[in-house]
Amino acid sequence: MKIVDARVIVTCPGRNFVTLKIVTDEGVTGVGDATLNGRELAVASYLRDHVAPLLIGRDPARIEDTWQYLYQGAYWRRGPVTMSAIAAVDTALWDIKGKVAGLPVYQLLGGRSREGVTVYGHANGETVEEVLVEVARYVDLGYRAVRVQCGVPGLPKTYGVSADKLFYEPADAALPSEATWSTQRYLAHVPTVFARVRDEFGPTLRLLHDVHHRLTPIEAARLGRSLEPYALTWMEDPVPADLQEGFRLIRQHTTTPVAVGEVFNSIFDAAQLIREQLIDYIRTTVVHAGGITHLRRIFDLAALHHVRSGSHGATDLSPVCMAAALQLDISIPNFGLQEYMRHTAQTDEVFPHGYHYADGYLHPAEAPGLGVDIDEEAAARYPYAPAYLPVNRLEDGTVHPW
Ligand code: EZ4
Ligand code: CO
Repeated sequence: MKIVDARVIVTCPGRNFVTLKIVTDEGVTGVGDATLNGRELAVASYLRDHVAPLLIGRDPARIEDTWQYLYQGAYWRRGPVTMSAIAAVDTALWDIKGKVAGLPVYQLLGGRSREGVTVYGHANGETVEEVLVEVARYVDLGYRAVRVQCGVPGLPKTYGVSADKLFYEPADAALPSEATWSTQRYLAHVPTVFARVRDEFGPTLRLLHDVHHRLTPIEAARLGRSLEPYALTWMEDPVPADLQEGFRLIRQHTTTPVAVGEVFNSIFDAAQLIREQLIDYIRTTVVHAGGITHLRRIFDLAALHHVRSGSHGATDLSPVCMAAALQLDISIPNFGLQEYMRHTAQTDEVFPHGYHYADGYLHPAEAPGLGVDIDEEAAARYPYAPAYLPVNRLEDGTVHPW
C-alpha cells in the first residue's frame, strides 16, 4: 500500500479547524487534526508545502518510521507548528492502520483498560450565583467532574468566563480582544467561590480550576494552600511552565494537585516536571504533541512517576483530535481525566464521529480506525475566518502571561 494524496482542509464551522486527509492507492483514507488556535494557516502551509510532498509514495503502515523521518529529518526540532503537523500525519496513519486491521485504534494500543473515559465540563459565570447554576447543569447531565471559573469583582472581563455556556469559544475576535488581570483581586476571590461550590455540591464531586499561567510560583503556592479545604482534583497551569524547576516552590507549600501541559509539544517540555514529580496530571494532547505515537511516550514516562493523563479537550481540538484522544484514554494504564468542551452542531456536521457521551463518560467509537471523518463538501461551505485568543493586561496596561 502506498500514500497517493495528502490533502490539507481548512474549514470554519463555528471556529477554524485544519485537517489532514491521507489517501492510499487502495482507497483507504485516514484523518488527522492539525489545528493550532490563532496560528492555523502556519500549520496548513507547513503540511501543504513541506510535508505532503514527502508522503507521496510512502508505505502508510510505517508509522514510527514516518514520525522519525519527519521529526529527525526536519533538522529544526519541536515547536507547536512542527509538532502539530507531525501529529496530523501520525494520527492519520493510525487511522489507516486501524481500518486495515479492521479494529478500533485502542485495540492496537493494547485494548481497553476501563469501561469509559471520565470527562469534565466547564462551568463558568460572572458571579458565584451564575457559577452554581452552571455546575448544577453539568451535575444534571451526569458529569462527575467540573471545572469552575468565575468572574473577579473589579475586573471587567475574565478569560474562561463567557455568556455562551455549553458551546463557549475563547477565540473571540478577528484581531485579539483584551482582558484585564489583577492577581490581588483574583487571589482574594477564588477561595470564596470554591467554598460556596463545595458547600452546595458536597465532598464527592470532582472540582477543577484553570489559572491560565497567570501567577508566579509563590503566588500559586498561596492559591493552592488557600484551596486545600475544598479538595480540588487539580489546579491547572498555575504558572507559565517555561521554567520547570519553578514548580518545586509550589510543591513545597501545597497539597493541591497540579495539572500542566496544554501548550506543551514535546516530551522534553514535561520531562523535568514528571521526573521530579512536580505535577500530578499531564495535559498534553494528540494534536499539539506529535500525535498518538509521541503522546503515548509522554504518558508512559508519566506512568513511571505517579503522573496521570488529563488531556486538553477544548473546542479548538477538533473531533478528529477527540476521537484519537479517546483511543489513548481508554487504553493507557495511567488515565486521569479528559477535558470535554462540546462542539457546535455545525462542527459535528463537518466531522461525523462515532464517539458518544453517556452518564459522565465519553466512549470511543467501535468502528475500525479512529471512528471519525471529515465531510469535505460540508467543510467547503465554511471558509476560514481569522480568530484570536484574547491578550491579557494588568490594570496599568502591562501585558501579562496567560
Ligand atoms: O485556553 O483551548 O483548559 N482549557 C483551556 C482552553 C485554552 C484554549 C487555547 O486554545 O485553557 O480554554
Ligand atoms: Co487550560
